Amino acid sequence: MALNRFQGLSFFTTANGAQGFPIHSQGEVAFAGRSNAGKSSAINTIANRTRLAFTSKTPGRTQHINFFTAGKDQYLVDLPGYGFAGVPIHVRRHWENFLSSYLQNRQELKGMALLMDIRHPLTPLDQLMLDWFLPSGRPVLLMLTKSDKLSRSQRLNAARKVRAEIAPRASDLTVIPFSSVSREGLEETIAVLEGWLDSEDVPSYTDEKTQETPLNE
Ligand SMILES: Nc1nc2c(ncn2[C@@H]2O[C@H](COP(=O)(O)OP(=O)(O)OP(=O)(O)O)[C@@H](O)[C@H]2O)c(=O)[nH]1
Ligand SMILES: [Mg+2]
Repeated sequence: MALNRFQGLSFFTTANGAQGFPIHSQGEVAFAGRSNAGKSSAINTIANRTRLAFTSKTPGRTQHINFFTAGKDQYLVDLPGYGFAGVPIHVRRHWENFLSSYLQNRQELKGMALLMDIRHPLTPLDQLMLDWFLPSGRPVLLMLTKSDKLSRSQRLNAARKVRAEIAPRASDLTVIPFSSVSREGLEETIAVLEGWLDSEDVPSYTDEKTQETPLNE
C-alpha cells in the first residue's frame, strides 16, 4: 500500500474535556463507538502501528479524549467508549454531556467515524450518536468492526442492512466492513478520512438548541 498521511500519525495530547483541546485545530475526524468496538485498534491499524492508541480486553479502557496528529494542525480523535456498564454515574454523565456537545457543536469536526461491532450494529446509544451528528450535514463513516468474525456473505449482508437503515437520514454516508485483524476495509477507510481532512467546505453548525438526551439504554 502506498504511504499515506496516517503512517506519520503521532500522539499529540490527551484531554478530559473541551478545555484540554488543541487550540489551533484546522480539522478533526472523530472515532466514536461503544466501549470495546475497536476504536483504538482501528487507529493503530490506520497508522500501521501496534501501540499508538492503547487497546484492551477490558471495556472502558479509553477514558480520555486522545488526539493524534494527522497533518499540520489536523487530528484523529479517539473518543471515550460508551455503553460500558461498570462506569460510575457521575463519570457517565460527564462523558454523555461531552459527547453530546462535541458532536453537535464542534466546528473543527469534519466527519465522524462511528465504529460498531459488525455482529451488533446500531444499538440505541449508536443511534443517539447519529441523532446528534447527522443534523450537522457532515459526512459519516460507519465502520463495521471485527469483520473477521463473519463470513463474506454475512459481512456484505450486515453492511447492506445498516446502509438501508441509515441512508435515508444521512446526506453523506459510507458503510465499510472493517477488521484490524484481516485489514479488510483499511484502504477505503484511509481514502475516506483523507478526503474529509483535505476538504475545504465544511457546513456550519446551525444555531439550533443543543439537545440534551440522556445516554440511557
Ligand atoms: N477479532 C478482532 N478483534 C478486534 C478487532 N479490533 C479490536 N479487537 C479486539 O477488541 C477489543 C477492544 O478493542 P479496542 O480497540 O481496545 O476497543 P475500543 O473501542 O478502543 O474500546 P474503549 O477504549 O473501551 O472504548 C480488544 O481485545 C481488541 O483486540 C478486530 O478487527 N478483530
Ligand atoms: Mg480505546
